[in-house]
Amino acid sequence: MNPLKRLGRRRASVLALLAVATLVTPGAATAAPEGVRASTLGAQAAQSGRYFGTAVAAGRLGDGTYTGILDREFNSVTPENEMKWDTIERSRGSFNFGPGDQIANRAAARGQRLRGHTLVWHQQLPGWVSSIRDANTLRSVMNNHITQVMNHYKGKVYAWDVVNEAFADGGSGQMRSSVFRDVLGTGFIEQAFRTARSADPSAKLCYNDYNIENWSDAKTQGVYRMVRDFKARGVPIDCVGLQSHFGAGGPPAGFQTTLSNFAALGVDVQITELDIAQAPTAAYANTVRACMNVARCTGITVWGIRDSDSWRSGENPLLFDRNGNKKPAYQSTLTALGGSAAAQRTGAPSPRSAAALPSSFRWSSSGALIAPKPDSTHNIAGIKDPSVVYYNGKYHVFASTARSAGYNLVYLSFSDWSQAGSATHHYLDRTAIGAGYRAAPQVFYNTQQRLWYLVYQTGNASYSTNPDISNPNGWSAPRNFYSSMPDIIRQNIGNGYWVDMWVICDSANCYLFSSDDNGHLYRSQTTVGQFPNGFTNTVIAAQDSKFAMFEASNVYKVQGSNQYLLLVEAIGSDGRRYFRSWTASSLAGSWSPLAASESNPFAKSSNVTFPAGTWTRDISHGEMIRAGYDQTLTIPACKLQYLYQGKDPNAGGDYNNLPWRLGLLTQTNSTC
Ligand code: G2I
Repeated sequence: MNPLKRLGRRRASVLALLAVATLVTPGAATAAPEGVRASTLGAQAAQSGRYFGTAVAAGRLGDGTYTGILDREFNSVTPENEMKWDTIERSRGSFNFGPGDQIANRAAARGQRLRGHTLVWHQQLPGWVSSIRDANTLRSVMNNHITQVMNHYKGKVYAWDVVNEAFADGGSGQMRSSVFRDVLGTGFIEQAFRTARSADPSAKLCYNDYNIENWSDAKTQGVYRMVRDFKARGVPIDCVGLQSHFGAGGPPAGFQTTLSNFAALGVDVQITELDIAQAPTAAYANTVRACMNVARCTGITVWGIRDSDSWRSGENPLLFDRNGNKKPAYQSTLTALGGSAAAQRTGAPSPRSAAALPSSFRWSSSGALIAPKPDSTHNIAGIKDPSVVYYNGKYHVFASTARSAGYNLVYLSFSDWSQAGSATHHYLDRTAIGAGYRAAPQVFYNTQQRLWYLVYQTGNASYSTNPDISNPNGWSAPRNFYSSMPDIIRQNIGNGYWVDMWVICDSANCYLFSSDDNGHLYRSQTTVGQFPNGFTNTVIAAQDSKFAMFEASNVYKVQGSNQYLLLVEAIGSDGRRYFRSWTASSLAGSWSPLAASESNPFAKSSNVTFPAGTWTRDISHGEMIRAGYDQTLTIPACKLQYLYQGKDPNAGGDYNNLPWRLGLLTQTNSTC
């Protein structure tokens, strides 16, 4: 459910954030759980919340072998030269964003992150800048360049190399001579970072350099002192990029120490331009392992795809050979990221059972079947986020009630959809579930415990139990699944909200999924025996850009197959809600796209007909009609039905007051 502007949730979020300040297990949350294996670098890195990226050259985007590897293996890109000063502002005040845009737009369309490289660097700097001798002129030229470029890429670039390679090689530990240092003084770096922060407050700001990987080197110490000073004085800096252009020996022995010492200053660290002469397997594995061992090492970028793409092509330093084949170092890198031996041997995409579901969908929608039924104490504007089971001859629907004052829950039951509109609404704030912020329910029966569970959000992930689903007064008071927001969520949530908790179990484990309205789907796990306690190992199960992976995720087992289905609600280019879908052969992923794009959506107004009239253009938060009602959340493979929320396309104003109603989709292209 979308949380925008809801007072109840805001208050709860603030409380949750305060509680998080006392989190006790930093680092533990970023490790990949045992048994979770992916077969590509990006997917495997994502399982520990990291990215695996590559430098990209716009001039190679017409090469199908190149783009094939790019899109299969990498979930982050850095333009190799296209965002440098001599490309973007070759003459003063005239900006050329064409090549950079080509890379940025391509990455955005594929959900790949983008690192911006680089704003202030003494190389690839046009002569009109390096010949400036007047400090005021250079300061305004530098500030203007940073501001124009960051403004242009606002919302597209995740992290910027604000200043690149400003420190000198050798034993001085000082900044190198450059037009910036020589004309503006050493304070130019601080100036650049301050300007960058005000240009795009949501981008991460990095200092990037080479030969700062060995902790005892004077250059490393010089950069470290600068970052420590910035943090002490509140100069904005979020990350340090260690380029990691290594010789055949790989990283220096103290590399991990360097990463963790920088991280301990309160910045992220990233390996930003990795390449290693001759690409020895152990050297790559050691580099990756050092990052995996440091919680705030958030990602790795290799500086090119194939050896022939490299600036050091004579040294064959990359993970793919000239023909685009995986080299041995690819395998050791995947293993060090936590990937599987089996996947490495075959190099095959993740295993997928014979498709039990089609790869595109068509639906027919009912009209609005369920509308709010306000009473004297419940001035409800919308009914939302339904969860539904068919049990004992009845549909049992739980949903959020929405109004300006906040959210709570409602229950209704009926024997057939024609009766849905006349069913009695039982407001659950009158039960032990209580008043206050409760939203986005999910219901299932736990067969071991012989109890119904209602999972919902309260700022934490909460649940109530009930021996009898048909008795609205039988629900217990809320309890929380977590002591506080897991660290990995806190680190990635940005300005989003922690929402839409979802539990599903296989025969061994139960998984708790949740979203952050910021592009991340999280997954925690516990054993079936421990459930509802013991949820741990929270990881990013899937990620994309914010609106492409927004919220309202459902995960199901497909009946009679070895397939799981993931649905995630996205916001389309028309601003309307729709669903994307993926499948996997296990609940721990990895997830392969099924109908996952705006042009081939799982469910969107574009693949839904409305025989009773087009009452909505949003296909938003809802639930599949399941084949059963237990914790395995099994759905049929045929003739799918989906209960969803929609609203009058012309309605606007306060998000909490929107007139959401519930309607039912029925699949029209089922082949079985
Ligand atoms: O030098 C390796 C990297 C060191 N850290 C900063 C990175 O930005 C830098 O990347 C390299 C690119 O990989 C090269 O592709 O930066 C070089 C420039 O310093 C790039 O080389 C340039 C050539 O010098 C130009 O002649 C050429 O026109 O690449 C340009 C585009 O192919």
